[in-house]
Amino acid sequence: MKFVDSAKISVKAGDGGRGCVSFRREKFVPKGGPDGGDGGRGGHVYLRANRQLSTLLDFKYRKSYIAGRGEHGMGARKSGKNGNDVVIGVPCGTVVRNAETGEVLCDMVEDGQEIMIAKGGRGGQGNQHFATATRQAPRFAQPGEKGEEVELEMELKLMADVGLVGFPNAGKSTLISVFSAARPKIADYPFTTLVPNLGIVRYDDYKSFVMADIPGIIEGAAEGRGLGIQFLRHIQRTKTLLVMVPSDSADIAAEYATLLRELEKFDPSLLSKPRLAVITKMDIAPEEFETPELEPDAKVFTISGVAGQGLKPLKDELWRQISAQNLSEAADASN
Ligand SMILES: Nc1nc2c(ncn2[C@@H]2O[C@H](COP(=O)(O)OP(=O)(O)OP(=O)(O)O)[C@@H](O)[C@H]2O)c(=O)[nH]1
Ligand SMILES: [Mg+2]
Repeated sequence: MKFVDSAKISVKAGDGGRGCVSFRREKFVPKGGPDGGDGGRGGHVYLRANRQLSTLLDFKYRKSYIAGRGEHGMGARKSGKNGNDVVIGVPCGTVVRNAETGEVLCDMVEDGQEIMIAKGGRGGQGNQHFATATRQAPRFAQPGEKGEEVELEMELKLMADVGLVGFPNAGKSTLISVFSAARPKIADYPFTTLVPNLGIVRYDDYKSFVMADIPGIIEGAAEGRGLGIQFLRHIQRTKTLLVMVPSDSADIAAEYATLLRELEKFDPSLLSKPRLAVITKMDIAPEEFETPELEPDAKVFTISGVAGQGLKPLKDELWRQISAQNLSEAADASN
């Protein structure tokens, strides 16, 4: 079971540019004074919390971040340009440590929170700064400073974006195993899953979300039948719910209604969350199977985790809902 996501990356700020050694050269001015410009500052590396991100998965693919070097100074008192900064987005809730010392460097909590994690080197001064009464032609300039470099260890307590709800054997664990790298136990007896599992679902480059697989609930769960419903608290803070009924259910609509009723008994606000109705195990559905209407005016998704059917449209819709909520939360936060 994996509730904590972690990643290790190295960051390096840009080195400062060198100061320039140069002397004015103009017609009729035979011995011009020093006019070497300053080197530019190296780019800084920043971390910025972003509520649109929910995992550290991207850092499994990219582990090294380097900001731009400052440009060297030039003649005619021209300074070099500063190096480009790098801004690394991290999910809200990421704790960042120095990997060598273990020291906590920052706790990225608020959306938009930004911290400079590696400082770019200062540019060196050009020789124009070093002329004195006794030394009118300095033939030296300052080198640029090195940019800071640090190995970071990041840790994020995962919060599920999507919660899977269904009777035992509905195929919840199977779905999370095809959507993510999570490998929960799957078996043809009820209550195979005894503790919640989280899986990270990659949607696209730089897009991923977290899915929670919880033990099955049954009618009367609110009164303590089966494993009870204490696990539903794990999905109280999710953005959306998948309510799953297998195609071989004796009465799909009744089973669906029972699930909603148990959710409501546990916490009525669960019913005001967006949800998707999903019929699973479509590979064993009879040919004449007709998809029942489970939600007024809403599409019912028909899938098979085993046969890999219908998964793409479901994933697309999940992402659509999650990102719509990320946006509306961001709007709320800025009001
Ligand atoms: N034919 C078929 N079988 C499936 C499909 N998905 C799951 N199953 C089977 O249904 C059984 C239950 O699957 P699980 O994924 O363990 O179901 P669950 O909802 O996690 O069950 P609990 O953990 O007990 O609540 C297993 O035997 C699976 O192989 C499917 O798409 N097609
Ligand atoms: Mg399971």
